[in-house]
Amino acid sequence: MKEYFENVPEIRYAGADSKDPFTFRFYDADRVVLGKPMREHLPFAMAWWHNLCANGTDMFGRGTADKSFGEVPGTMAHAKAKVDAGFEFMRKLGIRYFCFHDVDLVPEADDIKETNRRLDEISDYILSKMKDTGIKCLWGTANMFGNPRYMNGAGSSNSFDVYCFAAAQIKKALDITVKLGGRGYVFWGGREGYETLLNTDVAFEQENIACLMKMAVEYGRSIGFKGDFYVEPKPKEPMKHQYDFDAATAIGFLKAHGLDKDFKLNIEANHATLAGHTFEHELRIAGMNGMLGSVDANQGDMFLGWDTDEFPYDVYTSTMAMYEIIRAGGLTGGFNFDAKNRRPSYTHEDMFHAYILGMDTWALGLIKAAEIIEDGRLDKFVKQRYASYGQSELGRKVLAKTAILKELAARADSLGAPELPSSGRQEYLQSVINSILFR
Ligand code: XUL
Ligand code: CO
Repeated sequence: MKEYFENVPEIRYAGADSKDPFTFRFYDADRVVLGKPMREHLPFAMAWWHNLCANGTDMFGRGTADKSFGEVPGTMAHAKAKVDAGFEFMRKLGIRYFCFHDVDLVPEADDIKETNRRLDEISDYILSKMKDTGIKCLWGTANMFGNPRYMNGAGSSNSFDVYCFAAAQIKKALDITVKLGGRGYVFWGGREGYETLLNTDVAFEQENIACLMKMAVEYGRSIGFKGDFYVEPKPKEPMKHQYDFDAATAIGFLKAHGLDKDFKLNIEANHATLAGHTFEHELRIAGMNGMLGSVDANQGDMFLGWDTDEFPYDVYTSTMAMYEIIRAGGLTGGFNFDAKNRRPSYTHEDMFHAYILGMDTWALGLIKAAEIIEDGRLDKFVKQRYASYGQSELGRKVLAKTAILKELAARADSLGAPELPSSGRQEYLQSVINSILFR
């Protein structure tokens, strides 16, 4: 079997002092944290599209990275070489899952019947590799934003025929996801949104998106899909207004259409910041609604207003994100590196440096989040902050949802004026976090 990354050895844990670039400094798969090994806390996944397909092409220039893997792009031989290279990549890093869009796997043909035949062929091949290696599928999805037919959206398209093509792609991507035993199926509403109200019936479009999702659930369950469907919120890019703006908006949409039992959310760090939220905020909103499913593990740039999909390196964020995830009871999905190398980091070795960075960043986040939980000061402070509700009979009635407005008003009257609420102590708490992060 041809080796694609012959300059890169299997990546092993060597400790924080290791100067060997091809080692993990923090990700130690067997290390037990909060009662279970890191590998179980952190089901990492390789994103097929960025890692095996994207070559650094941007609006201003051609690709810089060679992702041909010795074959001619656009052929099935190339599609198979990507499978081989991808499995070697995951094996060397100890990554146990992958995520894919239909058209990441095979070149799209002019006729959908031929594309589907190619998908059958490649998924047979992927399945044989999965059996050999034990690597699994985290989630699958259909790319309903790249082909020009989706210029006005997929479920939100003004064209009924385009809507049917979206349905066909979802059906096939679900077939492949089930065939590969995927844990989840993602809807990222790439072009589900609009540019101008002058030509758009928002209510009509949103009803059609929900209808497509309902049909997807019915079909998925009928072919034995037991996993979660996920919506991946994003506020903008490519559309000016995207319907799944953020976690709260997506949850509202799913609940309004009775989809919240089958769907959870796939929260992406860079999408959160584009929506003007922290990653932790989005995780909290999903978690407190029982809808935290999976994570697209990347990072944006504080100075840029677009989706830069960088590999995560900010340990403060990974710590606070991990804190949210653990407290929400973990993920039903995993940590998909929806991230790409910077354009000038174009060698095959850079692909490994990127994943080592990302995996170590999350491992550190896990270690530090566990320390914050074990330390307990944060948790205790937050509980104490709301303690006044439990300190009177009337407060307890509010908690039991049996109070009436008049009773509360009478208490206010009897007090004349309330004492000021207790201090938020934000700066003290921030210094506690720093003391745990940097000890
Ligand atoms: C785009 C994005 C997608 C989804 C899957 O911003 O995040 O790659 O994760 O379609
Ligand atoms: Co994503």
